[in-house]
Amino acid sequence: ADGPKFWEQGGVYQVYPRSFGDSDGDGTGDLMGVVAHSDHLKDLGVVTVWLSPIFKSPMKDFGYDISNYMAIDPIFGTMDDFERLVASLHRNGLKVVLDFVPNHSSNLHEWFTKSEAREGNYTDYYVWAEAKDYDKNNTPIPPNNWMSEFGGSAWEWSGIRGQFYYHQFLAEQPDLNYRNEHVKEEMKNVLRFWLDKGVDGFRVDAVKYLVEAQDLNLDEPTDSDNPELLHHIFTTNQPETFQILREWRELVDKYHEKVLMVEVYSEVEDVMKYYGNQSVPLAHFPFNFFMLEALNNRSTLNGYALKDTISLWLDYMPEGKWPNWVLGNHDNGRVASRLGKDMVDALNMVVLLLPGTPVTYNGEEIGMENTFISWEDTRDPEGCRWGPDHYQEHSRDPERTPMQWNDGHMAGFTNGNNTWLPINANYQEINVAAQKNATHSHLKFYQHVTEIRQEETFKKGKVTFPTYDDSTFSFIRSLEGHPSYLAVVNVATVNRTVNLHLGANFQLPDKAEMVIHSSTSVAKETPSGSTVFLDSLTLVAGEG
Ligand code: TEU
Repeated sequence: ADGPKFWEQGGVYQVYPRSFGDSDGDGTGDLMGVVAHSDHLKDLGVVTVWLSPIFKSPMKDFGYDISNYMAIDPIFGTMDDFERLVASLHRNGLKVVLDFVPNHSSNLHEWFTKSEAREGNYTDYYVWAEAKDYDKNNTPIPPNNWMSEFGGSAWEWSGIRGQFYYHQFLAEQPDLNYRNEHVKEEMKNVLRFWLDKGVDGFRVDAVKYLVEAQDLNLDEPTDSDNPELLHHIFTTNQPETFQILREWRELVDKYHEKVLMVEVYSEVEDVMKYYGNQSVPLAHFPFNFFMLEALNNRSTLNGYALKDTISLWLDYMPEGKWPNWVLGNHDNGRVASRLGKDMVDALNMVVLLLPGTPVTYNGEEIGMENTFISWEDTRDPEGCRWGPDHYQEHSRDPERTPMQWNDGHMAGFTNGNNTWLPINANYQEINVAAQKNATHSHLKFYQHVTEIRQEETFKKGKVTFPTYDDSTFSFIRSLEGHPSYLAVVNVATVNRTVNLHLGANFQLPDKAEMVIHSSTSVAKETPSGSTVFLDSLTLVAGEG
């Protein structure tokens, strides 16, 4: 029972089901499409497959607006398909994690309709408030200045009820009221429902927004430098949120080895609270988005930035907890587009070989790039609300386009002739089949590093950082009685020669074994002397 838990044994792979595989030709991915590609998931060497939401939804926010938490949306398939999917992934030795979206439901959920009509227990299922006042046109004024994450007031007037309701995201995503015991019980039933179906855990969406201050008349303070910017002291990371998370952790712990990973974009001190502590564990881990934020574009990528962002997590993480590293997801641009194609393998190597769980967004293993989406094709509500001149700065569509499986019809994503978002024009060069057949490719590299990760040193060893500067980042993994590994990444845009005698705590032996010598070559070589020509990265095994 005390061996490593499954999430400690290998990576998490995020599947965005709308864009992974389409089995029925309607242009939108579905559950049987995931089943059809389970070989790919297995071959990658990841342990856990996290599926973005697959539940009944009007799809205003592409599944993050749920109208029935215990049903599969027909666009994705049936409950039978879901059971087939779980069986198929389990048969392949993979774990299945579902996206749990507790902060808000769809406005078309029957709970909301009943709440709006003040039906019995449902009356307080959502966060309702009186108008603060009425202006001279008799338009109701919201109770406070709280803003929606997607822009504008977080309060929407309901003419039916004659009150405002609170929505942290779209008006079609009303926030549930976690001060209501019935709501808490409903959501626990949702967790039990899926756990009883054999899922292995949950990724909890937008958890920092779960509870709001009790007093809805409080305005959030504005930033002294920017009056448009609010400090979210009443809408995020409230003490009651941690109490609820604690109850969820207790619930999942009644089952055998289930994981809770939570999504929190916040200051590091606040993010760390979601781990809980030794006596009161909360999430197994909050996602580590700091690497993603620090390495937002090539100009912010250097050895110091990498070292700092990695140390930030390791230094702040509470005693006895488990780290994780996120390079991308369905809300953030592709690594190749943000940081350059030459950084895809280097960064995959870094996250795969650091201590902790690497989290890979589908397509990153083949270095997929952001897709240009015209205004006409824009679907993401966050893009749509900015209009034709500014949607590109906000839309999340570019990283959500269909997975590129091969160079055939519709990139092998669908047999149909249309897709919900366009396929990237580069699919003939960048696709899974081509990279499987090539001697060297992002995919081959990802698989190779995943294999190397099986070494005890990477599972249990410590990490140190012998040197880092503008153009180089390096780290050493070492474990008593096992070979040490030195990883060196060239973060400069030019190829150069570096000295491998980087630090006192790594002895480069005469017969050091070159495990990886670049992203395009995985052949074993011996470093000649103590320098190595570095096109992007290298990994050397030496003595501890
Ligand atoms: O995102 C929560 C979140 O904090 C977002 O504001 C995120 O910062 C934003 O998408 C960046 O553009 C989660 C989901 O990952 C996202 O896809 C959903 O839209 C959102 O919750 C609402 O459910």
